[in-house]
Amino acid sequence: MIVLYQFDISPFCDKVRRALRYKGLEFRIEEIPPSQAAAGRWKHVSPTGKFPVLDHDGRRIVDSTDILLHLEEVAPTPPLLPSDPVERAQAHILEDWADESLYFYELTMRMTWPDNARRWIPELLAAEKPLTRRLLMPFLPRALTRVARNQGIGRKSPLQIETEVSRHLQALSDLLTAGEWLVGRQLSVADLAVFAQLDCIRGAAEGERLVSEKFPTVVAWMDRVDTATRAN
Ligand SMILES: N[C@@H](CCC(=O)N[C@@H](CS)C(=O)NCC(=O)O)C(=O)O
Repeated sequence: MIVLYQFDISPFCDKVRRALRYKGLEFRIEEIPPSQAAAGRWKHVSPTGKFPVLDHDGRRIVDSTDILLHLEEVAPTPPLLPSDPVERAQAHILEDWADESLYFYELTMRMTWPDNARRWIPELLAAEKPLTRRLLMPFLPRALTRVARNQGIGRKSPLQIETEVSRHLQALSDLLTAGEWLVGRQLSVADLAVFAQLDCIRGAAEGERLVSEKFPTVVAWMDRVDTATRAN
């Protein structure tokens, strides 16, 4: 039995859900209210306080990258890791870039830019009890702005952030001139990780405009990844 402990709107949780579906694995979702995670009430499941966490027949795996490696081990077909070592290295580096760099663009654009935050903060708090949700609503934008500022991207101007995201999209668009997937001839962890972050960047109005108006190759690739990995 596979249980995914998650925050629904987290890109890392989306990455894992898509890997599970791609491999045709049945799973159950346990939605965690973010306030409970922040208060340490789920430390027995996630010692770091971060989600996703996967429970597979009693074995706990924390971190989306480790979860995908675990799934590859227990369900190798269809593969998410290229067999060629050079391609596998490229997939690993792209996955890490998505998780550790692109994530902070999506966090800043979606959760701290006021018009987008007005739409997404309520979604982030959807699993909370009504009273907790009402209490947290005014504080969360400030808390998330602090996270983005501490990381660095949150200190840049919106124009600078959009310029950098545009540069990243151009790089992906150029990569995709070589084939249908980011690495090699099959969908891999790189596609899932980059897709999950870009999908959230598109959750910001400015991100959606940028991707859909200027990067048709990226849109077509995202449609391919979505088709291969979405819920039926
Ligand atoms: N490297 C981790 C990152 C997971 C992560 O940062 N998850 C966020 C949600 S998007 C989280 O749990 N944040 C709560 C916290 O930092 O306390 C992974 O790949 O799973």
